[in-house]
Amino acid sequence: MTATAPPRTTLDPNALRARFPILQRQVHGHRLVYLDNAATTQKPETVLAALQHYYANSNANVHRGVHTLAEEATAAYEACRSRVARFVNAPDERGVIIVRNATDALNLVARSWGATLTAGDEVLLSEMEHHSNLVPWILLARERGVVLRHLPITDSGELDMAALPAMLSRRTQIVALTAMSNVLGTINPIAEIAETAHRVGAVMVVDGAQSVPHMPVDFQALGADFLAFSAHKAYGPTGIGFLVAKPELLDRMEPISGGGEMIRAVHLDWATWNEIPHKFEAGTPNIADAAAFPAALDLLEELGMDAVRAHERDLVGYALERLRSLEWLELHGPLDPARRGGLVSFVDPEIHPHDLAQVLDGRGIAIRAGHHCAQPLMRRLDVPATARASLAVYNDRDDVDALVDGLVAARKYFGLES
Ligand code: 7TS
Repeated sequence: MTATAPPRTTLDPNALRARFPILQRQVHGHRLVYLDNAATTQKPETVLAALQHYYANSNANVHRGVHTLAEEATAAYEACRSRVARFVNAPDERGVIIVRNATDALNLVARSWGATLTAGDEVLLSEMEHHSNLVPWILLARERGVVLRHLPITDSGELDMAALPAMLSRRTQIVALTAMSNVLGTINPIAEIAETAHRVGAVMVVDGAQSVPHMPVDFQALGADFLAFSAHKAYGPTGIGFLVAKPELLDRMEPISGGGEMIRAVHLDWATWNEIPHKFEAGTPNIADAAAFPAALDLLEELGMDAVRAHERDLVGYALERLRSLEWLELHGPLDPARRGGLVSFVDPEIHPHDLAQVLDGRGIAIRAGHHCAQPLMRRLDVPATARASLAVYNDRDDVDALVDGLVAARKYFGLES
């Protein structure tokens, strides 16, 4: 008999919960039901231990010293870069720039690659973008007279692909889109769009803030030129994120921040730049969080991104089914779990999302209410705000049931029939 690899165990949210210290706490006397993972995920014990270990053992500045601690700190920092490159299948680890978060990564592209654009050039975005993928381009438009265009969305909350060809032309220099909406959950056909974008000579910028932590993301298979994401939404620490890029594009770009580490030679009135990636990493970087993030990637790789996606797809399917049974609730985004990530936005027409979130908090349930940094999308949906429950690997059907019970209880609390 030939040996075959054992089937990957399906993910066990209960066992996972035990590995996250914060999930052991109570909120208002209730078990914490954490459903705000699109804002930030919780951190496993191993990430906390890695942070402690770094400061307790190897703390030093990177790239500068020849002593043992400096070498260890540099090795830990650079190991994070290699791990990220491997995790998203980057073509070259020199194409991984360590930044503060997805926002910082998108601003870097807009300011540096954006500086190659001239008045009348076009940037194509969409109506479902997070402010992080809108405002950097608004700044660019103001500075350089660049024209912003926006791919509309359909009533089911998906990109209107039929409108795409007419929105692209030889003037389009950049197409920048989210791979997964943080409000609608929609998974966008990035590979298909990247191919079309490349045909007109544009570069493809992918906002992977919501996709990288929740589904397999392959930079090269996507056809991305730039990919932005944050560690804190992927079980890692806050304050560190990544811009993954094709090295040949980074080589052509000017730095946007000057200081130590990013230079080769400095004179009083001129300077030359270091090689990539260092050209874009001025000053002492976030070494400790870089040292800790690989522990989060260890967890995701142990589970397998296919299993992570399968778990969240199954759970969002269950959530959609249960939420649809509450006939007063308005749901936003595609109803097919295969076309969306693990988050659901909803509105109770008679209870403001903030009031809903407050009642749920009283039951230990954390959801988010507001415009989710997507004000243009709120206008398109014609709502001032939504309530949003977003899932992660440690959530299970009990969490969804608690949410549904809480939504029913909120109706009673506000004296409404349910
Ligand atoms: N892009 C998308 C699609 C996002 O959802 C977010 C954060 C960002 C970019 C920015 O990430 P950051 O780490 O730089 O802040 N989204 C949310 C959210 O939905 N609720 O809180 C933050």
